[in-house]
Amino acid sequence: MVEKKTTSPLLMTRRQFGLFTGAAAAGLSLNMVPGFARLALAAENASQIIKGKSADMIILNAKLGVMETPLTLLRKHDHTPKEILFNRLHYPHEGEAAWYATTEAPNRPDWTLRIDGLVGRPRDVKLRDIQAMGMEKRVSVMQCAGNGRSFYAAKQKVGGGQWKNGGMGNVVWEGVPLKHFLDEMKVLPAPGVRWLTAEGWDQPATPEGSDFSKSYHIDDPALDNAILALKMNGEPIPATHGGPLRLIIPGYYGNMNVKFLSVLLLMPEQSPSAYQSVGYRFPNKPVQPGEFKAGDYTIHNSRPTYGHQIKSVIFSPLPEDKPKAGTVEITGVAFNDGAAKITHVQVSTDNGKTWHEASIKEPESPWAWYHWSVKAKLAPGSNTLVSRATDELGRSQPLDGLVRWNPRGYEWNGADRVTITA
Ligand SMILES: Nc1nc2c(c(=O)[nH]1)N[C@H]1C(S)=C(S)[C@@H](COP(=O)(O)O)O[C@H]1N2
Ligand SMILES: [Mo]
Repeated sequence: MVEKKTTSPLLMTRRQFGLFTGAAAAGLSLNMVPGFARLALAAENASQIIKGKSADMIILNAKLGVMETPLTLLRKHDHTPKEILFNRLHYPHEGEAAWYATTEAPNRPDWTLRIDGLVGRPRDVKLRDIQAMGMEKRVSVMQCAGNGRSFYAAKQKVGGGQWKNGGMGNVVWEGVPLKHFLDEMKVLPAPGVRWLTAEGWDQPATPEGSDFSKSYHIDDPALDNAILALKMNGEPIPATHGGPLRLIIPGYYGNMNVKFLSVLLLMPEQSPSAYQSVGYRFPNKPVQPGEFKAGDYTIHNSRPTYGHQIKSVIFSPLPEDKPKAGTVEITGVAFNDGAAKITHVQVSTDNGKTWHEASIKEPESPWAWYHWSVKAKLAPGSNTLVSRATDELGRSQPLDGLVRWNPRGYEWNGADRVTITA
C-alpha cells in the first residue's frame, strides 16, 4: 500500500525552512507580477491563459492565471462548472508547471502524497491507495480570501487582484476524509505534533520565493470535515483546480484548500512559508490605512484567514438586466463557515432605510451556498439594493464593510450593494 520513501528529508528541510528566509528578507509581496509580463499577455482571453476556461472570464492577472466569474454567468448554475469557476495560482504556469494550465484532468497516475514530519515512518502514498479508503461528498463554497477586495478602495485601495464578487463558486467535492486517512496511516496521536501542514506541488520561480504551504491546528474541528479530494463536480479534479489531489476544508477560504497536494507534514510548529506566516492573514485588531501596513503582519498580531465570514451576494437584478420600475424578484446567495445555520437574509431597495425579509432555501450542505429571494418594488430612477445575511449565532454582515478594512484586503463581507436604474 505504501512505497519506499523517495524524497530526501534534506530536500524537505530546504523547502520548508531555507527558502522562506529569503522570502522574508526580500519583504515578499504576494501579488506582484512584473509589468512586462502583464503587457505581453494583455490581449489574451481566459481560454488562452487556462485551456478550457470561458472567454467571458474577467482576467485579473494573465501571467498567473487569476480570473473571476461575471455574476451573470455565476448565477446560471447551482454548481459552478469548471469552465467558469474563478481561478487563482501563485506561480507562472510555464515550463514544468505547464501541465496544470488546463481544466482537463491531469494525467498523473504516479502521483503520491508524502506523509512526513514527526511520524514513525515517512512514506509516499499512491493515489489509488488513497482512493480505495472510501470517498465522501462535500458541497462547499470555494472563495478567495481576496474576494470583494476592490470594495475596500472606497476607504483606501489595497494592492493585489481587484476582485469584485466573482472570486467564488459553489462546488461539489468528493474524496477521502482526512481523519480517516490519518487513522489508516496510524500517525496520530503523536507526542509533540501540534500542526498539520499541507504543501502543494507548485514551486516559486525563483529561490527567494516561498512554497505554497498552509498549516492547521491538529485539533481544529474544521479538519473533521476535511477531505483529500479526488473529484470536483463528479469528475476527476481539473488540473488548474488542484488535480489530481486537493485538500478541501469545507467552509474555509480558498487559500486553505491546497491544490496539487503533495505533502502532509505533522509538526510541532506551523509552516514558515510566507503564505502562512505573513500572507493570507487578518489583523487581530481593527486597523486604519497607514497605521498598519502590508509588511507589518506577524503571526502574533494577525490570524490566518480560516472560515468564511458570513456573506450574501445579490445575483439579480444586476444593472445589465435593466429592470423596469415596479415589483421585481430579488435573488442571491448567502454562505458562512458552516458552523451555524443562516437564518435571515434582509433586503432593502432604498439603501437600508426599509428592509424586506427574504425566503431562504434549504442548502445542500452546511458549507454550500443558500439561495434566497424576495419580491420588492423598484422606484423609477436610481435604487440601491442591499442584502444582509445573519446566522443562528447572531453573526451578520457589517452594513459598512469598510469597518473591516485591512492592508491586504481580505475577508470582505460588507452588506452587498447594487445600484440599479429602473
Ligand atoms: N498549491 C496551491 N494551492 C492553492 C493555491 C496555489 O497557488 N497553489 N492558491 C490558493 C488560493 S489563494 C485560492 S483562492 C484557491 C483558488 O482555487 P481555484 O483556483 O480552484 O479556484 O486555491 C488555493 N490553493
Ligand atoms: Mo485566494
